[in-house]
Amino acid sequence: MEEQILICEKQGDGVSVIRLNRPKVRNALNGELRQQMADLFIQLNDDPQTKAIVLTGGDKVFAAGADINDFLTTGTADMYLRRSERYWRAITHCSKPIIAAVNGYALGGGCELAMHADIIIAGRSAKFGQPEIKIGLMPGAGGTQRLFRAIGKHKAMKMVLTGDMISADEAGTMGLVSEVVDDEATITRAIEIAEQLSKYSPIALAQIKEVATLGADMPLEGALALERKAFQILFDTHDQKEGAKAFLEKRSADYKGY
Ligand code: CO8
Repeated sequence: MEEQILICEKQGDGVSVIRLNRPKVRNALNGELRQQMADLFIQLNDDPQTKAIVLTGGDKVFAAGADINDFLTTGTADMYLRRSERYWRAITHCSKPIIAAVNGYALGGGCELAMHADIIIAGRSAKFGQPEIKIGLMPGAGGTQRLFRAIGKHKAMKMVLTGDMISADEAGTMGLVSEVVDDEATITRAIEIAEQLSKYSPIALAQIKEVATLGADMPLEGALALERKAFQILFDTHDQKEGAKAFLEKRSADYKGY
């Protein structure tokens, strides 16, 4: 039987775990894998049973980037007509929290994929890098943008110009990852956080994601106004009233997502 290149399993209450599964090529992101991943994100975004998503490459490797086999013959028009921004948009448009669990290499498109997550848990073995320059190329999915916003110009510029990798600890110090844990704990820790989030109000989580993401690219005054509006909108939701009531009644809240 042909092996699935993308596996999705429900874990615990409200958590879906997506695992890239092309170990022989270090989870290189070929077109088929990216299409399947985009379809899955769209599906999970609409799935009421999924409250938070964990994205992992498994115990050994996260993803070694775009599939380089594909680069030998692809021309400019082919590359353009693929409209690969569609694949990435399926992830950026996902309103549910995404937690990347990264062990081993997260390189090129793999590092860019990790940066699409809201929270990154890295195992101590994790290595992050944008090595495109070493194959005569440059980053094409956020390495010259998201990385710079995450860690600042001079750290990021060094990474993209040298193509050299950084360790999990360095990534932790720079603020590229949220937490560094032992390799054996990476996926469990990501699931634990996802389970914690899945108990919160989905509409409040979605608002936080949207405001934080959009606001990051806006002037401060506009971003603060966006935050204020989202904050005000929540006051007409069941979940906001339920959260306050549950706190005052000293019980856990029963959130509905509206
Ligand atoms: N594409 C295709 N095959 C790969 C890739 C890759 N990115 N990475 C590894 N492989 C293959 C190897 O060719 C090898 O195949 P084989 O067994 O047939 O020889 C197999 O996986 C195992 O690789 P190694 O023997 O090299 O394994 P190591 O554990 O020694 O090294 C590394 C692992 C460090 C990951 C090494 O393989 C490597 O450097 N890989 C290339 C990393 C890289 O340059 N990534 C950037 C690619 S360009 C890119 O991502 C552009 C992004 C553009 C937008 C996003 C699109 C998704």
